[in-house]
Amino acid sequence: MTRIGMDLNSFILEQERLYPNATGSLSRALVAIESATKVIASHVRMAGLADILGMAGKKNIQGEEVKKLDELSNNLLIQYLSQSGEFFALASEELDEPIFPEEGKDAKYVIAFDPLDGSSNIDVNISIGTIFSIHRRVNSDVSDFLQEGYKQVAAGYVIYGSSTMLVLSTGNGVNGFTLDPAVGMYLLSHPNMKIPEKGKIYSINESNDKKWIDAGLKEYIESLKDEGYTSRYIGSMVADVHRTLIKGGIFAYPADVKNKNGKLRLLYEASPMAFLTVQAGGMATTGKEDILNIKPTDIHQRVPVFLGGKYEMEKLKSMLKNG
Ligand code: P6P
Repeated sequence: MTRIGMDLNSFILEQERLYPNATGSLSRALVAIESATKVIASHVRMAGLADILGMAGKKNIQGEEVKKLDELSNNLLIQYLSQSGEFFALASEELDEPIFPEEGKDAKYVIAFDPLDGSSNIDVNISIGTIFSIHRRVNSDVSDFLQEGYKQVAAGYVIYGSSTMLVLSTGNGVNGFTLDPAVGMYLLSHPNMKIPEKGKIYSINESNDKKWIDAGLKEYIESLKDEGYTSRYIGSMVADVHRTLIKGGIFAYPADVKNKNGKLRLLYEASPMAFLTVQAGGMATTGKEDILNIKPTDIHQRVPVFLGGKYEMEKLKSMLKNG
């Protein structure tokens, strides 16, 4: 029976018992993510002291400076996920191409992840996070990553904030687990998370408003202000989405004249966050189509993102003039 304080491993095993044909593979896959993120959390906490801040001097596929914690997080996830033997392939924001671990030759799943999203905030001690998306292995090649988001087997994120929280869905709702550093266990703290139908926060980088290309978007934001909404924007997707799931409202990274498809990545940012939002009773769209219905064409493709509670999302759909 699910209860507050239950540890993540017990929760995963309890969920597994709901599926008589379960082999335990997904459970072991989730435990590997749990272990990797606990180690990442300890490094994130030490970052200020361990002099691992600052640039690692390399650029990733996005052409962005890579900070040392990015590399460390990426390497830790590759190590734990490969060693688990539960993943046929791994795709990461930090890797140009997916990798196919030796140990995963018979594995049932593939996983895409952003090892440390929001890393530009590392040096100013703002919350950052790990985002992951698990799909079934189908064709045993890169196309296994190019499945629609609604087919995800599991999706989640870990937010390294004032506390470390793992938020997870395997398709039966959303549950949040807070890391108790004293015992090194994630404990159920937010059972059955539901996004409020209506919030009072909008979260968007308004400095881009002159570049937005969605007709009606500026009017939409102004109408929220007229309704008394406040603005909160951290510039770290995991933190902004986490707050939106808990407090309600809307988070958006729209397309603009510079980024015709927005900035956020479909596979390991938009799709898992859309899965969680929908599982929590909200909605997620590009402004033109539901994010979970998009058939990806490239593992690093970008999409515009609008996600949030029913009220804000229905209002958005009624005000955006691009259908
Ligand atoms: P901007 C962080 O770099 C990130 O990828 C997301 O975590 C965040 O939502 C977005 O970019 C912030 O972008 O252009 O507003 O700084």
